[in-house]
Amino acid sequence: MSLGKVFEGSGEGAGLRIAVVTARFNAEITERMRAGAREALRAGGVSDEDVDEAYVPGSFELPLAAKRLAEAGRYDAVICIGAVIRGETSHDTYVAGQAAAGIQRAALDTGVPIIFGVITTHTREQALDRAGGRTNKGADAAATAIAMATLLRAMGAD
Ligand code: INI
Repeated sequence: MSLGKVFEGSGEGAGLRIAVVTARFNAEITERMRAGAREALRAGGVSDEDVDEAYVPGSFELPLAAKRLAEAGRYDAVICIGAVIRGETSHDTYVAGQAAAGIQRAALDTGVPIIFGVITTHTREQALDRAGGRTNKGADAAATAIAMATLLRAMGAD
């Protein structure tokens, strides 16, 4: 009996080219997440010169900018960073939902991993907790980018 293949990603980011798109809305939070992502990419072996960055006004704008970067064909993964915090209306629900759906669609349309590094919280405190307090979801998104980019490489999909 022959064994089938097992495709896996790794944490070895050397040689990967990554783009990071950060939403300026709730910048106090997203800047910490962006810094966490940069640090995690460096720790994963991705060199600073292989990382490009872009900024968008809010999380709603993340999918289009990420798609444009993915279409450029220069990046092994694109990381989207945003923070959606509940307000007095349901506006946040639309922003977060469209960011999630748009990011997934952009990834499926382009074949490039586009990572959903967008936190959705009820309060600023919860957001700070996830932006370098208890954990850093930007760093988690960077690890996911490396894992997906190396997985697709292993599959021979690029
Ligand atoms: N954008 C965010 O990134 N986070 C939010 O919490 C947020 N809220 O709640 O309003 C937000 N809104 C702006 C939105 O992303 C767009 O920039 C805006 O609607 C213009 O398209």
